[in-house]
Amino acid sequence: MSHAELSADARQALLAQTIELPSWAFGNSGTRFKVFAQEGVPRDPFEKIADAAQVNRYTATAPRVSLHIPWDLTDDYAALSAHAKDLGVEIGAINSNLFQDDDYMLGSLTHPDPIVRKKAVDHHLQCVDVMRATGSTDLKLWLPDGLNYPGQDNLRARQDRLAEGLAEIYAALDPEHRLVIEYKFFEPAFYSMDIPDWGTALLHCLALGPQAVVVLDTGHHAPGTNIEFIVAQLLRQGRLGAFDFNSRFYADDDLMVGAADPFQLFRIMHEIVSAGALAPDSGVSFMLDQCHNIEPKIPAQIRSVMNVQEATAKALLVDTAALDAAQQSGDVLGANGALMDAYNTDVRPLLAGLREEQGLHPDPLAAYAASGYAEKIVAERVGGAQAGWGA
Ligand code: PSV
Ligand code: MN
Ligand code: MN
Repeated sequence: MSHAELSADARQALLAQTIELPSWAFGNSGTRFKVFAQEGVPRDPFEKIADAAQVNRYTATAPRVSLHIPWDLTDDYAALSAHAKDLGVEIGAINSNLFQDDDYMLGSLTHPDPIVRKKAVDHHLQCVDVMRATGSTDLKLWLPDGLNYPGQDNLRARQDRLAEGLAEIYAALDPEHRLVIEYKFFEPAFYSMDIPDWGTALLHCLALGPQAVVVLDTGHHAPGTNIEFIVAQLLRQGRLGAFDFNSRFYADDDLMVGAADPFQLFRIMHEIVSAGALAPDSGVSFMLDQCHNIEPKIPAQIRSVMNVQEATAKALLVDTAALDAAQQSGDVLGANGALMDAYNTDVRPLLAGLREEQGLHPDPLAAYAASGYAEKIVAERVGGAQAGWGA
């Protein structure tokens, strides 16, 4: 088989691949220095979903949208869910928000004051209600809690409080729900985060039960971290629940996935493919967590989806028989060569061909640009919403 040809199974796997989009990628965003307003951005969650549906329309690969509560607050989640279905998409993970309330300055689920901890637990119970109303099955929890100074609070006591709060949230889940726990090595706390790494996230998941899984945000590691090793290890435990894909050059940059280090993305997807974790029923949800501060948002999401597809196609092209044989015989250069051959293949024509077979335009970005949607939303929408960061 030439490297530019996919097996029937690999073609099927690419066609079945789905990537979940974050509602906040469509709103205005920025850094702590400045939020840049773009014309035509959504004014409410309904418009965010309409924009996300555009990405799915031209890629047929992005059928779910994650919500962030309260950024996507509405008094009618059933209507929001119906609106999504009308547009060919559905509601994905429900993200809680523990980072924009003054009460959480010293922590939320780990706060020394039980009243603040109860407020944080109650917020998750509201999120579970949103899941019931929207049909979402994933409650995603990123804990911004941590310490800026040694001695500021008791490290062990904070883990105990966290375990208690997580157990209360876990107890509120329905049988089909999952609690998806995200880790981050620093920021907003600078000395010690309360869930800084995959090991801490995994330990809490193991204590909670089988419905608790880890989400790996690619931007949440120290520079140089071998992320594909973490992927392999979590898959071995059956606890890799999801990715938050994005790119980083320095910290949690939230740039387009595959923009900073496409080779890393390929290595991650190689671990996924070789562990059989690509299929939609594998339990791994491939989500984006990105903000588009200076680039147009819908095309940036389309580009991101295409970047994930390209890395996946390359991972599916790895000649596994040659790789296995080289690994077994200690052929170091041969094994590395088998991976690099796949990585260095230009899969863009192959993906364009697959799109045409599905009745799609081979170039989703060109198709979107020609559709007139961007001009339409600029004309129709005045006074766009913030993504949340600047709000
Ligand atoms: C935190 O940095 C994070 O990665 C979490 O997933 C948040 O919910 C998200 O960013 C918001 O963009
Ligand atoms: Mn994230
Ligand atoms: Mn992040």
